[in-house]
Amino acid sequence: MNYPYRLTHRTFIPRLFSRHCSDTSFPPAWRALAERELSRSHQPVHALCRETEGGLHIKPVYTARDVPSAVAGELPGVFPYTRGPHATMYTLRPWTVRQYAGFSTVEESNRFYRSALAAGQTGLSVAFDLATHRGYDSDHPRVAGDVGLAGVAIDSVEDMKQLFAGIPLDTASVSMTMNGAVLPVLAMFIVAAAEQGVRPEQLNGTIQNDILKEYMVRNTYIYPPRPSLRIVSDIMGYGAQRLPRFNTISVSGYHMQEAGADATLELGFTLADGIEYLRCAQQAGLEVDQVAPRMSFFFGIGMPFYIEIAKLRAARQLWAQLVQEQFAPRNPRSLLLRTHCQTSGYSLTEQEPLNNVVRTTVEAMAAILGGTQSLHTNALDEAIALPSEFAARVARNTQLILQNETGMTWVADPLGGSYFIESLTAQLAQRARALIDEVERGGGMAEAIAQGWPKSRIEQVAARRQARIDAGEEVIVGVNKFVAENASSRETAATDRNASGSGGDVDVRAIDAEAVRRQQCARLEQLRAARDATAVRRALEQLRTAARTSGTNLLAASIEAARLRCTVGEISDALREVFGEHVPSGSVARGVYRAQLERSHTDAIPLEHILQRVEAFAQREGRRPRLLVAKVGQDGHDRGAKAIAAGFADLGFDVDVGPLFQTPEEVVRQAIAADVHVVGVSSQAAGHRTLVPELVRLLRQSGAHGVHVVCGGVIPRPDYDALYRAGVCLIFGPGTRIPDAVCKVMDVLEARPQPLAQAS
Ligand code: MLC
Ligand code: 5AD
Repeated sequence: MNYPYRLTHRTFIPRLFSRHCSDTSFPPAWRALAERELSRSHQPVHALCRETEGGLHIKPVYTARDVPSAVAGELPGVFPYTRGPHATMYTLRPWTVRQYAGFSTVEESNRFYRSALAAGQTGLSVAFDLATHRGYDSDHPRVAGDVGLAGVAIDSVEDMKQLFAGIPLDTASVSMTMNGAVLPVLAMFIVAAAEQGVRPEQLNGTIQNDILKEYMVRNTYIYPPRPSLRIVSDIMGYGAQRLPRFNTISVSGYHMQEAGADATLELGFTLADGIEYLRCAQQAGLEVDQVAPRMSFFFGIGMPFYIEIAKLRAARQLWAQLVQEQFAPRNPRSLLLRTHCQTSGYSLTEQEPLNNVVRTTVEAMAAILGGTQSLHTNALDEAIALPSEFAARVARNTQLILQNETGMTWVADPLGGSYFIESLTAQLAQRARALIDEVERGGGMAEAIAQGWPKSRIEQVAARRQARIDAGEEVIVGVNKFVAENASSRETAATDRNASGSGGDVDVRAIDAEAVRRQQCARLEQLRAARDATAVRRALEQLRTAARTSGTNLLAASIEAARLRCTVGEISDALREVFGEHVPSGSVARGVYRAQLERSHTDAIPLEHILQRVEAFAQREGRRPRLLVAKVGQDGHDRGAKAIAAGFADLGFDVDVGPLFQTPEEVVRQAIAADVHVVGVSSQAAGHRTLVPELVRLLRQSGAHGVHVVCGGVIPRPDYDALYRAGVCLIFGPGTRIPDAVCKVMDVLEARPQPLAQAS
């Protein structure tokens, strides 16, 4: 029984047999041995080849013949930089331990940053709340449910000064993840530093400032693409003059991966974005050597270990080649791809949260072996809430252990020359290059995003993957296989309140959102009373004029406004008046989810039964069950919402997808207009606590008693009871299989099938 080479489905048989493995792919001596080992299972050798979901071909063994000849002479720090941007890499200076964090008030976040630095962190990375991201002051009614929750609340320079109190900005390296409201936030950072006595020339850090991927996947945009790209190039222009040590853009693939992109899509679209920004800078009259050396990148690192290592190596190689070909810079620094990495939030589970430490460690190792410059490791409670003190400490220590105890810093590019890694690097580079060429042939990334195809390609991959996970084809330990015996069902109903998932085992960081909002509102009142109102009016008028014309740098104008104590909301509103707001078009990847389920031939999902059940409802009621998938507040994470919409639509529901950033009133209006049976609220950013009870109240007040409200997403267990008491009938945690969710919703509909029209 315990024969070590026993063939089991789990360990040996690849999911997909690659058609690209031929008999000549292997050295004859190895082949002969392999055939002998395979004889017990009557399988050919090429059955050991696999094709990943992303279309990469992986063989069971690699030799020198698989390595491109150019690789032999490559060195770290030398073109095309596959092996690293520096010759010495971590032997001289290890990567920056840069944990992304921010929550509640500036005082709380400041305290957290200082203790993190004291405990071994080497760089800061600020997470702002969603109100700030979208350019609203904390007292704006639209953001009542978002202040201080997913990040720290910032309204003015006074807040920014407090955020960095006691942190010297001439030496600390500060990254700020800001894209929509990038002008006021960067301006306030520069003014706060100046008031600390630090000149712009001394600042070292990074601003994300990557708006293109916002339209594609992250969704915290404010203005339409054209003026937003002007903002990007104005910031790069200001940086070229005044911020020689500051990275003025962090071109991000991370969010594409989180939204579902495979490695090729993430790599290709990110580098294509980078090319678009360089072109944009050129059109604004900047030289490539003025901007490219301070352009930085950001990738997500998920569980496919080897692929993620190869992705970073391929990224550096491709970037150097693309910039050389298209922009012919004189400064070799323009060719260097320097990157931050973050381990994957999507790969982590609410079930058995300690497993997440293992996942994050493996991902961190891939980032390090790939040669990242800076790294964030996720906290074990990622799928439950913002990191608690304890979870944040474990996450930080994960990096410190890898950096100090393992010897991983001893050698530059330790995997250079590995037959497999070099071959995989080449394969990824080739596939990403083909994608970039496709983008470029169509006129570049801005045009592709306007047409919507990169987003929809990512959504299709995400829907397919969701189906594979639901069918158990892709294993997630503790979720769809090897489930802990005492784990309850992922989804709980109002009638099943005692069900406690294993997510309930960890302490959750609780934020008193009302208190944060009160404090911010009081501070805003004080600020407005104390400042020179005439100067403020004049600065905002100058900003509007700068936006209407092209001669004045928008960051310079914003710095003046920030210095005079204009707020984030006021600066953003002045620009909104001139630029308008971006209105996205909704889309759902229909057909993909069901097609993948059907391909899986799984017994785990009674597909026909579910379809019949939904059909029977439609026959009885005269129409299909109708679901409105809603996002309330300023939370723009919509992978979950999109997956639910795609899955429910493919399993027979009529699905409406509401716009992002809705108020509860707006959702209620849409629910009534569309006469839906169910409103499903997807929440990833804690806004559910206030916004969902308000939504249920308004529904009832409008007489829509028959409309059921269900919730899903990152919802901490301690919040469940309050939501049920407010009238929510089902809550789905991360890891819920969509067919199970459909069945639960059908249970509710069949038990109380009063559509809205009859109820009111
Ligand atoms: C480093 N240096 C070396 C060296 N190693 N010099 C010689 N030999 C070596 N071996 C030098 C570098 O050239 C540089 O100097 C200095 O040391 C610092 O090193 P670095 O490698 O540039 O590191 P760092 O300063 O940390 O910058 C890394 C970065 C940067 C370039 C990737 O952009 C960055 O920190 N990005 C972080 C982005 C981030 O945190 N994003 C969070 C997103 S979260 P010099 O003089 O050359 O500069 C998110 C989630 C969400 O987005 O959705 O909300
Ligand atoms: N503090 C710490 N980590 C955060 N993340 C998001 N917001 C915060 C925050 N305020 C992390 C999570 C999330 C990713 C986008 O960044 O890992 O998935």
